[in-house]
Amino acid sequence: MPAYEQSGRVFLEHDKGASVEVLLYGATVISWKAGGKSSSAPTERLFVSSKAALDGSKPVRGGIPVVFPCFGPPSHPQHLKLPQHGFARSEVWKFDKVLSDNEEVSVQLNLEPNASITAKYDKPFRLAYIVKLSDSQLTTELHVTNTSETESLEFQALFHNYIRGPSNDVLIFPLQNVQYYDKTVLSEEEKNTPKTETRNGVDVRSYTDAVYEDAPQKYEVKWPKTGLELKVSALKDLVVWNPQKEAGSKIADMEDGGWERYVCVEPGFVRGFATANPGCTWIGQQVLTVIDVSSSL
Ligand code: TA6
Repeated sequence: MPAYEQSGRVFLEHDKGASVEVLLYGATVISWKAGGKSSSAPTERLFVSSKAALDGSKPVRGGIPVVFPCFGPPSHPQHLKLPQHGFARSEVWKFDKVLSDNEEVSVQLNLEPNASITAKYDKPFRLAYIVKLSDSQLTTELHVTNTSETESLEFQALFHNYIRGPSNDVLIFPLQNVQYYDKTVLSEEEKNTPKTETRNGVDVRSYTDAVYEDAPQKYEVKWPKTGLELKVSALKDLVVWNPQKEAGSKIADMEDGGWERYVCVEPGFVRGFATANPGCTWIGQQVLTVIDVSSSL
């Protein structure tokens, strides 16, 4: 099963028709086409705004941007010079290697400190990003290696998945009784006051920007006929974001009405900080699986 780099992009192709496209810029997955186990035609599973810049001039509005080492505006003293969501999504990664067998194909991209990073962030680290494609599944895995021999590394990390789907019909399970922080409210005090999710299936029919803390790490994002299952490890929190018209119409690179065509369901370690001890590697992983038409709602 082939995987190759061409003009700043890495392409993965599965024998059964699924495919993935990754930009070296930000290691951003910008396309994942797959069918379910029993529904054959591979269809696009990710949303990328038609106004997104794909030329490396700004982070991509869509796909799966990688958020590291801070989520949102920086809060850790070591991150204060960084932009919102850190630098991983706006650096050019290096294509490293391909692994392939009868069932799946995967690629690895690497990012190490360079002049533009060290100007804002001087911690020693190495990142590897592994993207693996099988018939109806996409796995992404971030490896954060602390290359310091003496100091531990504290960071946040998140996969900012823009899942293609009719946002007004989407429901996300199971978040009932999970504590969350609502980022749509104006007052800082209210932003920092936890709420408890009462809904069985969470919808995004109104402007939603919620950080669920210590969430169950296995989710279903469903809408009539299909959806995705997300299984994650070492990513204890889940962000659910859809700006609707209220906030979406103010985003310069969002296509008109784009908020009706996706929901962001983003597993991460974003409340508090993950730690990699000196010389150690932390691994965060997500596995996205197409929910078959036959087993859906
Ligand atoms: O993950 C949700 C979020 O942090 C929202 O608050 C929202 O602003 C979104 O990410 C997009 O951020 P961006 O920096 O890509 O415009």
